[in-house]
Amino acid sequence: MAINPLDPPARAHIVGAVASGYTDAEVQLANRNSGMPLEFLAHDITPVGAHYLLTHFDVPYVSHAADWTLELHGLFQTAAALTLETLQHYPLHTEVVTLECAGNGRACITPRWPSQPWHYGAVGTAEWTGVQLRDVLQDHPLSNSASELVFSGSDQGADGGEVHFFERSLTLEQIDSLDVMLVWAMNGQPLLPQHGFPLRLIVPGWYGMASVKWLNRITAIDHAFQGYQQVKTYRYRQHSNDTGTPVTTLKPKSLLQPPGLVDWSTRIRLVEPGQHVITGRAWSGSGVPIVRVELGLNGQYQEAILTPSQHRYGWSRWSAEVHLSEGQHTLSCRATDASGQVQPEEPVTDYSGMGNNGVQIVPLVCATGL
Ligand SMILES: Nc1nc2c(c(=O)[nH]1)N[C@H]1C(S)=C(S)[C@@H](COP(=O)(O)O)O[C@H]1N2
Ligand SMILES: [Mo]
Repeated sequence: MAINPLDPPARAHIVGAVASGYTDAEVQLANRNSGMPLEFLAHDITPVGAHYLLTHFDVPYVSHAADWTLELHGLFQTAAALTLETLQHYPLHTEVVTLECAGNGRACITPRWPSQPWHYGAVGTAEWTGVQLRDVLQDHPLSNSASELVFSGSDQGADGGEVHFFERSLTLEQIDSLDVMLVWAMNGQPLLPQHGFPLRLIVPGWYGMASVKWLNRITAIDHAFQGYQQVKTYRYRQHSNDTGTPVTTLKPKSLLQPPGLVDWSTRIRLVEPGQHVITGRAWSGSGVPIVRVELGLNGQYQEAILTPSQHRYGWSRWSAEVHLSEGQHTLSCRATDASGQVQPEEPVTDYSGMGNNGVQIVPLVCATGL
């Protein structure tokens, strides 16, 4: 079929549904919370400026890291206020971690939940440096009755009619099985303001909401935390009255780097007919390794070559060679992790668009003489 990829009616056809009805608030959110452009899948470590970003409220202004304190509060045997300098006396720990927003893929679900409209880019892999929470807790023992730690950010805003600081909790059992870090550097540089300067939490293997930025307080409590960001959102829900289940670990996912050239205004990929090597990344939660990736061409899958990550919590690289003939095609990819979980073909429906690990679909036009 002869296709002129530069012909507007053909473009509209290829793009398919013209995504419409984005609210002004969604556009505002999309402008301040950037996704990683998919060509950055080429990088083992995402450059800081290309890492995705998700901030609910305003980015707090912090002028001096030296003035920052992390309060240990509540059911600790002794309360404390730790400066960054104090934290830096603990053994230094650097970990490569793939972070993904739980709402990644939300814009691929119909009906779309009016929030940050991510397609695929709410992911990135950085080298985080700081200390391990368990080392700090060893020096600052908890009271026997403590059962959870609440991590508070200094950023405040309103959601669902409730004014609150961004706060998330983890139970002590969860903390025992996780490699939680308190970090001040990303890819060897101090955190940028928007990534949590001067101190943030990193919870490897979990969706991003657990990794509280601008961390200034840890409160030990003896009950299940009821904060807004813990119980009113970040739940898998099917309808508005569903209390749902908490969003926790990353689901297996793979992404491919869209090949060829991009058409500026439609974002359609244009490729020459012939052999193409398609590359991408794949990851899963809790340090569970990816064991298989397949590349799909018009829904027919073939095995990709997987290069497992050297880093427990970092994404793996994969590649596959495919022959593309003239015409319109779709590429897709799907990952399987060591626990046997496979990415579903269809978007995962969820009331507020959480945890959609449905396969990525990349439409393209293959034509000679582009
Ligand atoms: N204090 C605070 N921490 C936060 C958030 C926030 O809005 N405030 N957003 C969370 C969410 S939903 C995600 S996905 C990650 C994003 O981290 P990044 O912006 O550094 O990529 O931060 C998490 N930590
Ligand atoms: Mo997120």
